[in-house]
Amino acid sequence: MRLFAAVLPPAEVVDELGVRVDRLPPGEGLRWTGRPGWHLTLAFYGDVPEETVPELRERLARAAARTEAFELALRGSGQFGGRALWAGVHGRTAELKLLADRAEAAGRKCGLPGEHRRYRPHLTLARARTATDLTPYVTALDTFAGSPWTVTELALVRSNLPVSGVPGERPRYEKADAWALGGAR
Ligand code: 3AM
Repeated sequence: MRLFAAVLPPAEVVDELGVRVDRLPPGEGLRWTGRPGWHLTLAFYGDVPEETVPELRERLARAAARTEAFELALRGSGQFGGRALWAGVHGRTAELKLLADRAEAAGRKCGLPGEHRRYRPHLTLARARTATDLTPYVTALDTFAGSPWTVTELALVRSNLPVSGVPGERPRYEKADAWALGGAR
């Protein structure tokens, strides 16, 4: 199954951002991510063989236990090469990166292939099929500053890719498991 580790912002934080995103023009060629699936990716595992999942869960549980709870807030916006529009992350991002490193290491130790990309905390809002000028969106979200919240868990999310073949259909994300961070008990 296709899995990734993530931090899931609480509903009220998603709602605050949602209000701002609702005011943006839909834009041609932009595919907006589904609000219930808004997440901060920590590590992407790809297709994980069934027999590897128990070990991955164990390692993620340990990664969570070793990491203290920490505070974050969504703030501002940015883009990746005109292809992805995202909301920015503010607060204890060093702790978020540490959690991402641990989540990635958990996958690697299970033998899952993982490219070690520089970790850029973000919450993807929309993707563009071709390079698009996303500057107006980034500017419009510049003043967005969401309420801070305490990250208390590490989630394992299942990504169900669309099978219908309908262009533009989005993957469905489903929380498969979650572990309390060490300091959150
Ligand atoms: O929603 P964001 O951008 O945080 O981009 C994908 C998404 O991240 C990323 O995993 C998250 C859930 O799908 N992703 C998808 N395929 C990937 C890959 N091959 C990938 N990340 C790295 N390598």
